[in-house]
Amino acid sequence: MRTFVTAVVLVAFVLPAGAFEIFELNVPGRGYDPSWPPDGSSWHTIRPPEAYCTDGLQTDHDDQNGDGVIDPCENIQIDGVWKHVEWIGPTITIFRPGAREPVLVEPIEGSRQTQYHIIFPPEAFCVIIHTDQPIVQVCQYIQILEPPEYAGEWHVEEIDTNIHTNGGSPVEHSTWSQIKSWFQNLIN
Ligand SMILES: [Ca+2]
Repeated sequence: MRTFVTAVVLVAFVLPAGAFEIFELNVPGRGYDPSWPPDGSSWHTIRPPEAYCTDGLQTDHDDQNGDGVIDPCENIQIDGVWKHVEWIGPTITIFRPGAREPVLVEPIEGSRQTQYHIIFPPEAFCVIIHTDQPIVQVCQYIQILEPPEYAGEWHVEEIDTNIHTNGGSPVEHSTWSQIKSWFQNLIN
């Protein structure tokens, strides 16, 4: 028990709470694919708003269960900074016909449903939209039913891969490996 408490305290010390971030995998034509991309791949920042449209390179990743898929609680290093993956899912870019600015939405839960929340533009972050059908493919036309300011026909432009992270951590990979081994020793 003492070892466990020590480990938890240590993790709390070396992993300070970071800011919530959203990154979209910047690989044109890939679509939604939750498998780990190779290191060197580019991630596009969606949040925080002040960093929107800046790109970072994946410099390392930690596929803890070894299945080749990005899972919550795994870790990604972007531009040399380790970040904890909180969520992974599709980023859906939709356009109102004739509009110049896109709106980016994410499913609230599951893969086939009719409620999504907006992640861009920042002033509409977390606004929930209701659609007449699940969004399943690029070039699909959907109707947004609510809220009224978004009601009407929209075109699905892109469906990409995004992750939510808890922000940067200064922890080095060697330290991270030690923490993992300590927890594995506790479990074994
Ligand atoms: Ca994995």
